[in-house]
Amino acid sequence: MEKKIAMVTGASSGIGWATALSLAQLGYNIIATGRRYKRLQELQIELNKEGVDSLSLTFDVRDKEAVKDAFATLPDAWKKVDVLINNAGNAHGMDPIQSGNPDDWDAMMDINVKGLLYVSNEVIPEMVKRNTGTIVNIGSIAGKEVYPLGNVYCASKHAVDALTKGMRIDLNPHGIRVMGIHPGLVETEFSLVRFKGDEGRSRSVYTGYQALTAEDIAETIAFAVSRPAHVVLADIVILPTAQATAAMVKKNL
Ligand code: NDP
Ligand code: 8X3
Repeated sequence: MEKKIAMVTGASSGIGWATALSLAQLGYNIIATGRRYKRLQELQIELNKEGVDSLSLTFDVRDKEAVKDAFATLPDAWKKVDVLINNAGNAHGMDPIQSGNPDDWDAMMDINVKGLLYVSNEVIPEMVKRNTGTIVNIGSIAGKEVYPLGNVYCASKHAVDALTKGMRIDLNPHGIRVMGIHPGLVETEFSLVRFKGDEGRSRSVYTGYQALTAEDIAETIAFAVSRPAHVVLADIVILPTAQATAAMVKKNL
């Protein structure tokens, strides 16, 4: 039997990178996407070591036409995606709503919400035709709770949660599995992006306790995806043990 295909968005770092490797270990051929071409090339070398085939697509999920164009370049054999991991996303800034930067708001809504829709829009029709497929949307604890200064990022991840539920309803007649994975604090480049390259501030988010790793999330995704076809892990919240709520983290400083 031909190998199945998994597409992972935001595979150039963090959770997406680790997930691409975990799914390759399950035997999926991988389509890895992101904006950083060089990183995707590096990932492909790692994926080759797992003995699977892989392709990378370089595009900005905000750009509707670029998403379409990138998909159009896929060879026919790669167009039938079996598993879609909608992971690309970030927080941009962390300010009170009254002094937030509208460019940051645009980035978060355009990437985390609309980007997820644009990519899904390319993948879902083929899944519908075949009445099969698995979609995993990476939400966040920020999509389950609202924390101080989280305002627009939380709104974007609440939207991801709503879209996950909406997809599950609309795709139900087609036997397509839709799952939401909602991590708490995971040590990746996430905070470096949120704090615009401020390494000290970024590091402080993860000091004094053991944060989750990208591999923790990737293993959870691989477990969810590899359940039998009649099983959907619809909604998983995964936190570091030190984290009780979005805003409550036991730190030993
Ligand atoms: P990283 O910053 O390490 O990874 C983010 C990924 O998203 C990168 O591969 C990046 O690729 C991609 N991405 C960002 N913007 C765009 C864009 N405009 N177009 C295409 N790709 C884009 O962070 P994480 O791995 O932590 O984040 C992955 C997901 O997990 C996000 O959705 C995040 O919200 C979510 N999450 C993270 C948590 C955490 O604590 N780290 C907790 C809960 C959820 P490139 O820059 O190459 O485009
Ligand atoms: C990322 C985790 O707590 O910074 O979604 O929102 S948090």
